[in-house]
Amino acid sequence: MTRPRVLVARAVFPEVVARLREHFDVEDNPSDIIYTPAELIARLQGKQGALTTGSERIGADLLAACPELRVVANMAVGYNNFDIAACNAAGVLATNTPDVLTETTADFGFALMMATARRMAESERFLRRGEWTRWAYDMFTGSDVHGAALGILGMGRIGQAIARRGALGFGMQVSYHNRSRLPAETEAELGARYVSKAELLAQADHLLLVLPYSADSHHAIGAAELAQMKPTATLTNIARGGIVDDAALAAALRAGRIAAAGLDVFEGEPAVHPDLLTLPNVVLTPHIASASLATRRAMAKLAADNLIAALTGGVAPTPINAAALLRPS
Ligand code: 8YV
Repeated sequence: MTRPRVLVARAVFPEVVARLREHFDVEDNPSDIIYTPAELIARLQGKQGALTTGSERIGADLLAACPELRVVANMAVGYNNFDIAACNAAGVLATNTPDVLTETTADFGFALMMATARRMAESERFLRRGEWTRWAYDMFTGSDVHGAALGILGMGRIGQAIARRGALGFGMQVSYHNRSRLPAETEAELGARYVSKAELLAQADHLLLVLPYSADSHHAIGAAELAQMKPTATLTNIARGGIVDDAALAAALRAGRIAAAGLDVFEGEPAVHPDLLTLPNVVLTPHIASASLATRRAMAKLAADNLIAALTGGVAPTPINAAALLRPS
């Protein structure tokens, strides 16, 4: 029997590629070129599987042009780069990497929120510029995190892990808004109160965005929502670019409509809205919330586990659309 052929679309840990080679004929990408859509289609010819990241878009055109493709394994929990309806229609299994990154990503979200509230990046730039010549009573005064009102928009696994940190570690009053409300016992365990989106915006001292990106969540935070927040509030986005209207956010930050923002994700990243780069009251990081070494290894391993199981007759551990594929058409 011929071995399945897979494409590893971006550079990943060599041991993960080596493990895939035990099962498959593997084309990898050690020089980490980001393939254009046409190159990706060309490289996927004759391949049954692909290990992808957020930079590869798997849509109807690609699936139509790659009829042998059976499994796409995303090395990410978010999968807005996949058209799941098109995968279902093509009978292609899509998988992601939930759970393994939850705590690491929550750590980073909390850290980014704290850095934003306490003006760490701004004050560090000041120090590096050699401008620190004396202490002053109001130098880089920010807002407290402990005891403050933490608002979480999107209450999946990562949102819940952030709620725990806020409620249990920092004595915060945690409110959340989500498409569906959590069971009462989960709310009690997290110490989190369900509120409307309008209430969340109005109450939060620190608002964290942890919801998936979709047409529904596009610009969930725009000028109108920013106008409902407290002028002293901070906004932290570790979810996806496009959930926040970056131009509206830059305008709100410039006008002092909100105090500060922490952003790990951007509309059109790796490009960053030029106005954000010029503002002092924003902490900018390059989409690294899941980037602890151990977690990135675990994500790559889980993506490989999914490919290996799905292409060798096993059951993929973390499928996105397995149920849809089993449904009779
Ligand atoms: C990834 C992420 O690093 O898991 C996600 O959804 O955003 C990050 O952990 C990124 O998507 C690359 O695949």
